[in-house]
Amino acid sequence: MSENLDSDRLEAEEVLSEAQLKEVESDVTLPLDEQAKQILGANDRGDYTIPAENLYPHQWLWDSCFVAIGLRHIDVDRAQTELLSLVKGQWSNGMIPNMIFNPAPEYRRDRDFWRSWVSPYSPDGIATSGITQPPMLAEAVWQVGQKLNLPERRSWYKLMLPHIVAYHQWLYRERDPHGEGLVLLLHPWETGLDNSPPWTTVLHEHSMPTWIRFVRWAHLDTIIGFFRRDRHYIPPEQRISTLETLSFFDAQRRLRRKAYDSLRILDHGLFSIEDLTYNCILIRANTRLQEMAKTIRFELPDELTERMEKAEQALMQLYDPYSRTFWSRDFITHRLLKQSSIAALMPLYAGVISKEHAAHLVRQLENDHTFGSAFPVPSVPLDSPLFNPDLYWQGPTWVNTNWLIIDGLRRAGYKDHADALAATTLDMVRHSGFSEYFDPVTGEPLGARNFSWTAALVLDLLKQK
Ligand code: 2M8
Repeated sequence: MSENLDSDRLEAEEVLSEAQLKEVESDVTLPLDEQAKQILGANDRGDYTIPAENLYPHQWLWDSCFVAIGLRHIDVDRAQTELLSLVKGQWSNGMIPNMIFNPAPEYRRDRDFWRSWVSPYSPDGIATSGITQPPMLAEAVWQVGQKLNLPERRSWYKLMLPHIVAYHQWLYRERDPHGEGLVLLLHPWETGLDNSPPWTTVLHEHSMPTWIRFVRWAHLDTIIGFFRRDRHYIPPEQRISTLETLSFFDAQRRLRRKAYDSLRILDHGLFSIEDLTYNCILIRANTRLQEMAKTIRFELPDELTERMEKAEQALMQLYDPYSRTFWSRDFITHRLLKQSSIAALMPLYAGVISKEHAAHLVRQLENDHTFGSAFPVPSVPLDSPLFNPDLYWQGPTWVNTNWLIIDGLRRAGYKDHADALAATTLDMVRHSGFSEYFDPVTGEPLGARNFSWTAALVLDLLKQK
């Protein structure tokens, strides 16, 4: 069960049947693309793909976008269906939730925990979360469009553009209240990089409520941890701590109490961070949106165009010339959050940095004390005191962030570096399987097995060859 499914996690252990525990194994004697197809087939739930059996039984926003990017090579109709089912969960205010829940009776508690229906904007008859995730939709729609002939592509863009426009408008309206060009996030789950150092540092400094501090003081976390559902499947050292998990749940409950209304939450929020990775992905998504709008001669609303233009310059506000690094920023204090993470490389994907800064980032990728590990790219650089090779987004290598970096390297003119990173990524999967994440030093598989975005992006990287 996933990190966010707190209601389940904190309950007494359930007896899981053999069938539930059994994971679909891909046939390792098959070529890599065939194995990837098997995994995507096994995780296919008709019109969407779950990230992994048992642990993640719902539809996730950026997971589905990465899945569509891979699926387009084998079944473009199915790739379109994946994204269409994502926008079915879009709220009437434009927000696209990070999760759309499986409607099966056994997941009632997950739906009840989020209670998306407390918001007047949530869709009728579809239970979702109340927060969002990295805005990969425009990129995925564009990538799928590349597999269609021109008339089909134009219809596809016509169908999807209103959803993307409404989503980006929501982001700029509700998450950029001062019109600065950078959007803020209200929960670590929105980053997709749940326990990334800037977020966990803020969490430990300011956002541990008294009851969680009491749990820590009384060492109750060991007992509570025993009941976490994710630990049925994954060794505890590979998942975030119980105290952090409890803080995430507590923060989620506060958002629910404000009916997931960003402006009401901001008055009393625990977290409001202008997240670097998120803003870089949004800048790239804006570019894709403009390209698609041009293809179908779709006039983007003036206000949105202005915000999009502002976003590129605004990114510079996250740059610190002394450390020569971009950072996330606390929205309230405007303090840069200088805890190193893979986010520092994401301006490559945004595609709006100087040649000089791109060269600086490439040197970081080559540096074997920072991001140049044996199985790159670690989610936290090796020289960070917070680096932990096994711990979720606090050190391991992930195939989706590699894909973003590879794409950015190519566009910045570093073709050889892009090819080399694609090759090491494919080798890592060939040797260790289609895991959720990998030890960046040994290449060992970590987290869930047969993970959908690993499979989908392997298909895409193989095609890039
Ligand atoms: C992880 O996040 C979820 C919450 O959304 C969780 O911790 O349960 C992250 O790795 C996120 O990036 C990913 O989309 C999700 C599903 O794969 O799992």
